[in-house]
Amino acid sequence: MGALAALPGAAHADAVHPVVALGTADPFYFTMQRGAERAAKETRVQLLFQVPKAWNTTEQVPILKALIAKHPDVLLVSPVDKQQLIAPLKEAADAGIKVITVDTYIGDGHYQTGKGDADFPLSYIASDNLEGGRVAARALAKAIGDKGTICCENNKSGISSTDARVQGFMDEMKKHPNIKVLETQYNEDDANRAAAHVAAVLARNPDLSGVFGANTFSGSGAALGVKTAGKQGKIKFVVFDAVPGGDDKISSGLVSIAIAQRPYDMGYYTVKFAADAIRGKKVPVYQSTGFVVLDKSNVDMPGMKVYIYSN
Ligand code: T6T
Repeated sequence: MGALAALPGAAHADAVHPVVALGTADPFYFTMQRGAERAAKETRVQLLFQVPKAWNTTEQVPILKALIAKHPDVLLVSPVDKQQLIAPLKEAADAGIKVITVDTYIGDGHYQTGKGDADFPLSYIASDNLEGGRVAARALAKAIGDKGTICCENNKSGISSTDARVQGFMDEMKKHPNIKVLETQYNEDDANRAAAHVAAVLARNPDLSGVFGANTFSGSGAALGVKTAGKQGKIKFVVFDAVPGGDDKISSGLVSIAIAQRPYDMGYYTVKFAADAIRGKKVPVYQSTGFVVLDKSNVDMPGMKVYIYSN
């Protein structure tokens, strides 16, 4: 789901009011919201949260346009598409509104370069998704003994984050010639569709060894498909994102590895950078927030639960 924030103008320095619109029923963005709220308190700004209904331009662009009409100082957004969000966000920039993207980017994600039509945002805050995909591939290859057939469930094409994860995953898998990688399937953030995909893949490939779920809904749905087929623990499963209950899924053996992003830190840096930008401070054009690999060996250790997202 796309996240949006705006710091309305015409507010005195200590009371800028960002409006943040987050995806519904997505613990990733709800956790991001908590980090944003902490930064808002520290930088003396207030946060309001709107909620797009789904991860698509039909939902995100009208909310964006409504926020732009309020002429905020800064617009904080998770663009739902690398290309389709360039024009709407350029409208904001041309109107003198600073733009910061979080979790996802527009164009190639390289900002303030003076090149191309999508370098105008001030900053991009996110996980290193390409490396995250490579980590997932190495983990899955190890879990299946570096041989067998695997499949990949993803949200939809055109999203910088999940596109990069799958690219990193596939690049790394090329180093594992004894692993057959089936065609990636797209579920458009519909966990039930992901579950149905896995069931169909299993019907065609009963010897399926592993599954990669490239985001929250892909992972939850694929896990449901594996469990419904009675293959829990038999099929190794690596997911991006650590949804509520993800620790139990790891302890039970349903999920082998969860790559937990740091959405709380993403939210924190996004609002901190927005407040700094309004006050004339320079902000980093890129801030990586890292990720934590959770598995049976560490998920129940003290201090690790903090990496599980909250609703
Ligand atoms: O994986 C996260 C986020 O990083 C990605 O951009 C979209 O999917 C999630 O929001 C999880 O639903």
